Amino acid sequence: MKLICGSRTLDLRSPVVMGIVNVTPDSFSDGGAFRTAAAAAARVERVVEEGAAIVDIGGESTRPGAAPVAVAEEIDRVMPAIERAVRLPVVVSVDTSRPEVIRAAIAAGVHLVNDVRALTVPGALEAAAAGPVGICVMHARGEPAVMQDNPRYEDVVAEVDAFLGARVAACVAAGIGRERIAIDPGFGFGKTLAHNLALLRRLDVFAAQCLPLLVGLSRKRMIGELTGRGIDGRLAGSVALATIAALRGASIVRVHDVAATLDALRLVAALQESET
Ligand code: YH5
Repeated sequence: MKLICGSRTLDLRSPVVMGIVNVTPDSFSDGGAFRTAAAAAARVERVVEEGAAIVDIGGESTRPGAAPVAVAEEIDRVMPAIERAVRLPVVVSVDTSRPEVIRAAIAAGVHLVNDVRALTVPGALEAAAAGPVGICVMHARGEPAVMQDNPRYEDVVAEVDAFLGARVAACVAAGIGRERIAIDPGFGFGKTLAHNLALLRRLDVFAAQCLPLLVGLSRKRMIGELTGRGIDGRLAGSVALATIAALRGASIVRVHDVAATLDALRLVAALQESET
């Protein structure tokens, strides 16, 4: 499998890592625009050195309960890191939902638009379709501020699958070819632990859409719920979940800890190659 991302193409015959770069003042202890930009640039370089195929740059905090950020502020946060990253040999992804940010990022040469709102914000679909860029559409139930308030589904796997199928159809109708689209069930976005486990157990259902499957499990609350560990103690759990997801058909794993995850994915790739 391949994913066309503008001028770059991702070879997904074996699973790859998307390294997370959060450009939010709260992700760097000191705050301040200049120091935040410098820390983000250093983080971009580290993620690429560690072997990520994709670097995912985001300026909006979508953690449960997070407050929204002004669009100009989001652009100011992500653009310096994007401009730095596009010079490096890596696919550069912008993690955003807003048409203004999508347009600015595409103008700067970004290769992939990763949207936790699946291009549902008015104007976002058109903005993403205008570039030759790759797209990741993710399922979420409700806005971050309220998404963990008692989420309910009749059948979480079927509902997420139907939503993703509908968003892929909307992308195709807007002129985005299927070779440019990846899908993501959106772990933790309006889901309980039981919902997240159901999605992980049935990743094969999403893989059956014959599109690259992206998953983000790194350091998420479900690991805390199952291990009792805080954010800083979730490395082993994150690598384990990345391994499980890759074994169940994920092509792209979005992670904070690139080097450790790559080791695990190399083992998965060796196992999968020995089968074919
Ligand atoms: C994702 O799954 N997630 S931002 C809470 C955490 C740790 C991490 C409580 N963007 C995804 O990473 N894009 C985010 O600890 C994403 N898939 C895609 N495609 C949330 C996040 C996080 C939240």
